[in-house]
Amino acid sequence: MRNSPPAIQWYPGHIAKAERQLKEQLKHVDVVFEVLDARIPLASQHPDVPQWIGEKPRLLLLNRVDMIPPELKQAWENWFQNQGETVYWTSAKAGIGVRPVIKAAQEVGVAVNAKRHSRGMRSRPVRAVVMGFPNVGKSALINRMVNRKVAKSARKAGVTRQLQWVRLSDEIQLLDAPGVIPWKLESQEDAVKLAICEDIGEAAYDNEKVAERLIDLLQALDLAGVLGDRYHLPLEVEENGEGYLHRLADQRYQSDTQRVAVMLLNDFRRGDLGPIPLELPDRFI
Ligand SMILES: Nc1nc2c(ncn2[C@@H]2O[C@H](COP(=O)(O)OP(=O)(O)OP(=O)(O)O)[C@@H](O)[C@H]2O)c(=O)[nH]1
Ligand SMILES: [Mg+2]
Repeated sequence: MRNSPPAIQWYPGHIAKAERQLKEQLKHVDVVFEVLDARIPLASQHPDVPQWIGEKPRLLLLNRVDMIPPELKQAWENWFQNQGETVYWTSAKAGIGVRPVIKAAQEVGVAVNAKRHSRGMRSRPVRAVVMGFPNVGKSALINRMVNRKVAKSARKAGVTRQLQWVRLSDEIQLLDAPGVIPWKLESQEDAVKLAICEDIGEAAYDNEKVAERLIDLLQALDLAGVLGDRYHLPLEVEENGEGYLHRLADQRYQSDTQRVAVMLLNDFRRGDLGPIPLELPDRFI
């Protein structure tokens, strides 16, 4: 394996701290909104969340729904339903899907307060945490829910550094948490997808290798046509990501493969290649 690229790992110090603080705060939380990246709902799910939250109700929010083809939604819904999960589709960018999430939090609040009343206690706002991998859109969703820019949000993994409580109404409080990720990424296939989607920091990977894998993934998903459409350079039969990236670099940037890799990744991340899923429910690439 001498020629294989170094493994992708990313676990900056602020995440270790955030994870400790998050576990502490979870004691005070009534409902968990776990945000996944709709392009990679499986690779962006933290394996330890069920253990951290125990019996607390959890809603799965598949954010960035604007970045996948609409016809895929039903298939994912069925897939998650088979796992006993209900999903909420959201787009913090387009402002889609936040109402039902707020309504679900209110319902949890009613149950919490009914229990409190039965014990002679006064009502209090329901407390919801918005958690998930970095850069999946947690802070942007909070801004949508409260209709104001209360949380810093930007196209980079690791923007939120501190836990922050935000008041949505007299009935609901939201906790914005820094993105958390397992300290070790066991699956390198998943790590590559996280890198492509920018859900881990760019210090962790080589743009060229990741762009090559994006091309390979598009090919495996029968979506390589988007390359020909955008760059007027179709992927050839039996050509792999490395070969295509070099050819595109020759055509575009005097063979500068780094530069063309960054261009391709940015085009994907901005949605300029169209709505593209990197995972399908019936086919895990
Ligand atoms: N296209 C699209 N972009 C989104 C969506 N939600 C968030 N974004 C963008 O994704 C980027 C990351 O959003 P953040 O809200 O900072 O993500 P976060 O999960 O809080 O990230 P960390 O704080 O780093 O963990 C921003 O550029 C958002 O505008 C969405 O639904 N669709
Ligand atoms: Mg954030």
